[in-house]
Amino acid sequence: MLDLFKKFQHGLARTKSGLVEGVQRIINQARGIDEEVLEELEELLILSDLGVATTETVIENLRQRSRESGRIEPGEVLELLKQELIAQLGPGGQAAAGPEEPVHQPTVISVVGVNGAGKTTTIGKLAHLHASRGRKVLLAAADTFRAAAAEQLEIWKDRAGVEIIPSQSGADPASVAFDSLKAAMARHVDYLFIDTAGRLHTKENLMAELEKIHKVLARQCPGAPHEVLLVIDATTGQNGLSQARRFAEAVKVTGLVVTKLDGTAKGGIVFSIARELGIPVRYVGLGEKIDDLQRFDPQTFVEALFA
Ligand SMILES: Nc1nc2c(ncn2[C@@H]2O[C@H](COP(=O)(O)OP(=O)(O)OP(=O)(O)O)[C@@H](O)[C@H]2O)c(=O)[nH]1
Ligand SMILES: [Mg+2]
Repeated sequence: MLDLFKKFQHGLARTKSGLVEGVQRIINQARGIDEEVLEELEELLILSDLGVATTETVIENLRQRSRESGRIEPGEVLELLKQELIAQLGPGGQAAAGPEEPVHQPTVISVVGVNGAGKTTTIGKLAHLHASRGRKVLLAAADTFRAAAAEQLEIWKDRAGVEIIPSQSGADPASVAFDSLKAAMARHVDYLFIDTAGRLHTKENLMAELEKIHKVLARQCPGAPHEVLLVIDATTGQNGLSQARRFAEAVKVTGLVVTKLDGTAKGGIVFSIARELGIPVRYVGLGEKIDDLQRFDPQTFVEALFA
């Protein structure tokens, strides 16, 4: 837990400075919560990329609390703000029963998202996470759109010490998924990760292909894919969020992975994502290395943000 906290803290270093210093400055000047303080906080939260909707809810709840209790001391503001922020991360941020233990054999996890979001890297990290806990992991190279994609997954397979069902560039991704699931069942694999393409000629093609992959999986093994992880690059901000929304509309996403939180000064985007998609954030990516992936926990995240 301490380790997780430190990792968050480190990964969030860029986000933290603006938000924490801003809140401190506002609190230090304040004599309690009044309209002026609320307005300053509102501006700060929006600048930190929390999104208008999340910010408005947080501010309105603080206003409500201040009305109810008559007076809120400056020293209490930070604690109340943290509580409100944690609340904004649930249910979207709840660490729900993720595939921490294989619920089915195999537990099939399809990983989707726009190109460059960090799908393949996240699969490598997750494969490592599960393999190091003694689970049997198989990777499916179902991104056959880009010639280098399968090679990239091969590299992660070696790093994580797991197995792969390779593919030829240009092959039908759904048939790669089919073959992989067949192999996973025969080999009694715990986790099968399906790496998918992030780019096709059109968005419609991409969504149709994902649907086809998922249909083929479900036909072969009822309930599969058991988890569809949507990977979102935190550095793409509100734009990345609207792209993510299109995915969530087209395929049944069950969990989110927010990557590159180490590379943005606006970690507040996690609040926008969790709230607007209403899907649990399962993991966050805090770097390019194999263990730079953390299971997401709203409380730890918010505490680290203000620590
Ligand atoms: N700093 C940082 N970089 C990351 C993180 N996750 C992924 N990356 C980098 O982002 C780039 C793209 O990652 P990929 O895993 O190839 O992304 P992808 O979604 O599979 O991309 P396509 O297959 O092209 O759709 C790589 O350079 C990764 O090293 C992260 O959490 N932090
Ligand atoms: Mg990839």
